[in-house]
Formats: sequence, C-alpha cells, structure tokens
Amino acid sequence: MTTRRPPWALAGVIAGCAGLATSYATAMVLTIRESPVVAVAEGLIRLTPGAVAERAIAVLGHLDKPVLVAGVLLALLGCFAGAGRLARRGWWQPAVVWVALAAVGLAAVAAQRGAGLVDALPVLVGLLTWVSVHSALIDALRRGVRRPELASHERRVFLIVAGTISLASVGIAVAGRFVGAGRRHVEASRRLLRIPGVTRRQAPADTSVGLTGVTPWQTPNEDFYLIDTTIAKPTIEPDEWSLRIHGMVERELTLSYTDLVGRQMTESWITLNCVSNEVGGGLVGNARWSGVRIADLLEDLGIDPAADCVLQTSHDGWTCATPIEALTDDRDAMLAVAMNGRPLPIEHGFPVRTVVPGLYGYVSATKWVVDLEVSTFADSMGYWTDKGWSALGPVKIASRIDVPRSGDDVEAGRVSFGGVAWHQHTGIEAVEVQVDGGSWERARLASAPSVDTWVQWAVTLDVPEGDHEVRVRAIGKDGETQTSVLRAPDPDGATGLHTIAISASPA
Ligand SMILES: Nc1nc2c(c(=O)[nH]1)N[C@H]1C(S)=C(S)[C@@H](COP(=O)(O)O)O[C@H]1N2
Ligand SMILES: [Mo]
Repeated sequence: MTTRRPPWALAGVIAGCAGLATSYATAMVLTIRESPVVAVAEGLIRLTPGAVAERAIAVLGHLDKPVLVAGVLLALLGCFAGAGRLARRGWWQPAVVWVALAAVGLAAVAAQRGAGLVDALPVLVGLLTWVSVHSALIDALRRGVRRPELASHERRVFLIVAGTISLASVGIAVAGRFVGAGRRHVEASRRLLRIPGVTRRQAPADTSVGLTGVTPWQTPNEDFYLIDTTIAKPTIEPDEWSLRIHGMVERELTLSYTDLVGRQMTESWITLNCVSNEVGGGLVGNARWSGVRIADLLEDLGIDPAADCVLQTSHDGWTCATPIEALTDDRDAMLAVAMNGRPLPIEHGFPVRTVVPGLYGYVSATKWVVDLEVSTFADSMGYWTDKGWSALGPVKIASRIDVPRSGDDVEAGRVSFGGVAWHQHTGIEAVEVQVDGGSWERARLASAPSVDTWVQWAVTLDVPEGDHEVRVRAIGKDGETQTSVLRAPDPDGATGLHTIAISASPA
C-alpha cells in the first residue's frame, strides 16, 4: 500500500468553492445586485489608480471586467488551496484565512452605494459554509492520517463526501441563479405596474400627536413587519396569477389579475398585527390598502348558509380559515393589490393578498393568495390552528409606550409620554397612563380615520426625581378596559400592560 499524502489543498478548494456557491446563491435569491466576488472586483476598480485602469481597459478592451472577476476568482482559489494546506497544523489556521477573506468581502460589499445590512448576508452564509464544510473534510482526512491501515478506505470516503459537496454547490448556485432571475423579472413587472383606482395618500395630518419618537402613524412599506413561513418568497407574475373561489357556493368563480383590478376598487387605512406580538412588541403596522372587497365578490356566488368560514390557500401552500362573517359584513375585508399606493411588495404578498380589519394575520391576511374555499370550521383547519393556535383570531385591545424608551434617563419635572393603541374594528375610546401605581391619567388622542387603525396618544405628567415604572392601558369604544393579566401570545394573542422603567434625574 502506498502512503499518499492527504489532499489538504483539495479539501480547502472544495470548501472554498462551496462557500462561493452558497454566497452567490444567497445574493441571487435576495436579489442583491452583485455577489461578493463582483463587489470585490468593483472595489479593486475603485482602488486602482486611473492611469493603470485606463491602460488595462486599453489592453483588454471590453473584457476588462470579466478578466478582473476571473482574476479575483483565481486569487481566491489560491487562498482556498493555501487555507487547505494550513489545515495540517490545526483547524484554526485555515479559519484565520476564511475570516480574513470574509472581511475583505464585507468591506467590498459595505463600500457599495446604498449598501444595507442585508448585503452582508451572502458573505456570512459563505463564511459559515466554508468553516463547516472545511472542518468536515479535515475530520475525514485526519481519520485517514491517524489510522494508516484505513487510509485507502478514508480516502474513498473523502472523495465521496467531497464529490457530493461539489455537486451540491453547483446545484445551489444554479438554483440561486434561477430563483433570482424569476424574482428580478417579477420585480420589474411590479415596478411597471399601474393599477387603475390606486391612489397615493399621505397620512391625514391630525393622525399625529406631534411627539418625536412615537411610531409614525403610517408605516412605510420598507418598515412594515414581515411574518411568513417561506424561505424564498413566491414570485408570481400578475399574468400568471389567478384566484379560484369555490366550495359551498352555487357558482364557482375564477378570477385573473386583469379581472380583479377591473372591478370596483376600495381604499382603506387598516392596521395589521401578528398574534405572536409580545406586549410592547413591534409586529404591528398601519398602511393604506387598495383592493377589491371580498364581500362584493362573494355576494354573487350564492353562499350556502351552512358555511361559516373561508379556507384561504396561498401560492406557497400556507392556509388559514377565516370566519365568513368578517368577510361579508360591512368592514373592508379585501383582496389587496396595493400597499401605501404601490403594488404590494413581493414579501408582502405580490400580486394579491388578503387584509381583514379586526383579525390577526394568522387567520386572515393570506399573502400570495390563490384559492378561497367557502367551507366550515368543522371541515377546515389552517396552518397555525393545526399547530394549536386558536381557530378564531379577533385582535385584542392593546397599547404601547414608544417614548421614552424603557431604560431611558429623563429630566425630572414635566415628562412627555407617547405611543400607539389599537383595537381594530372596535376602536379606541381612551388611553391612560400610570406612574408607579398611582392614579390613571388620561392621554390625549390623535384622530383616526376609522376604527380599523391604531391611534397615537400622548400625555405630559409630573415625574419626580428617582426611578419609576410607567404603564399604559387602553379603553375600547365598546367600554372594554385593557386587562393587566399577563398572558403569552399562544394560543390567541398576548395580554398585559406595557410597562417601562425610567430614571428621572435633576434638571
Ligand atoms: N402565504 C402566507 N401568508 C401569510 C403568512 C404566511 O406564513 N404565509 N403569515 C401570516 C401572518 S402570521 C401574519 S401576522 C401576516 C403578516 O403579514 P406581513 O408579513 O405582510 O406583515 O401574514 C399572514 N399571511
Ligand atoms: Mo402572525
């Protein structure tokens, strides 16, 4: 038996390429403009003195960019092999190389115009892949070194593992490219879309209490909370979308996107929130939604009076059962096509989602909705209900203190408090604030266009020097006072009063 040296360098190259593949796939799926490798190439261009760059362009012509990217890739391969060889002496030595490469990638990505936190993700995914794949391969090689009699067996194992990882890397990169291309295309369709009847409005001025630090009454689309069970968001061209309404109806209906937006459009400010929101949490947002009222659609179909719910299904197979009453009464439950005057963002359900005032999202707000089956709760169970959450999900009355933040130091004396309160489809009558278990003081409320949105509140109170606990509670238009009983979100929404701790020092 010949004793061949273990292929340390090869292990490094395979781990490195696997990392490149996952980072590339991540960049494509997130549709970040460029992969980290291209960002590094662009960074090099920026760092190159003008004269040198001009010469390079003169010599290479239009090939300057591809040649540069190929150069970066070659240099990387060299680093990968080097890192692989370092693994002979201990796993942390290659790790230094991986971290250094990731740091260069991060620096290049951060230097790009308009870079955000999300742009760092591909580099981090790549780094994680490198480290985990490489340590697995090193382990395989070490076993062969320690037990020479098994070396040829371990070598076979190594080759199989290495081959599988290489194939998987190629697969991941290709799949990422594929998903990314679909998304880019849908993103382009979305941007070009002009939907008749969709208008863009600013929040009415009187919805603000005018206190800095209070959450804006209208939530911009990019700040709206995101909750769903998907990893890659469904990308659906409006032309490919259709909605089937069926089940306990006399007449079924299938609507195309053009059919839908050709109908009477409704626009409405509606606050949406998640049942998982903790007391004081941020899984709540308020937007102006444009769409078609579901009640109008169902009206013509001849609903069986025995039906008590509509089972909604999304393109990605998520489901929820919504009480039929909420979809057919006078509220603006709608198939929404626009959010704050723009076609729905892809992550918020483009091209069509449901929005139902007064119900938590998990029983009502189906993103990428494609199927509505009129049914009964006895026969239908949605995704979260099946996991033990309550079948009915009416929103509970809630309030939150946004200013000051818990832990803040304030000046003793007159202190302004402010925040938001909501009880969609019931409305907020009053908000009260209490310092250290004292009397409940009424806050002033900004206005709200309907009972379906949250409302801002503010109050200025005397706060003496020292540490204090401040609580807020809301009173609904139906007379209900928000309970102080603490309950976790599971199974039908959290209860309890948002409480902050502040410390007041002498002015
Ligand atoms: N297709 C799909 N729709 C979904 C969900 C989901 O997981 N998949 N989650 C729901 C939940 S729990 C909430 S709170 C809202 C959140 O909507 P947003 O992400 O637009 O804020 O979407 C609802 N619609
Ligand atoms: Mo949710």
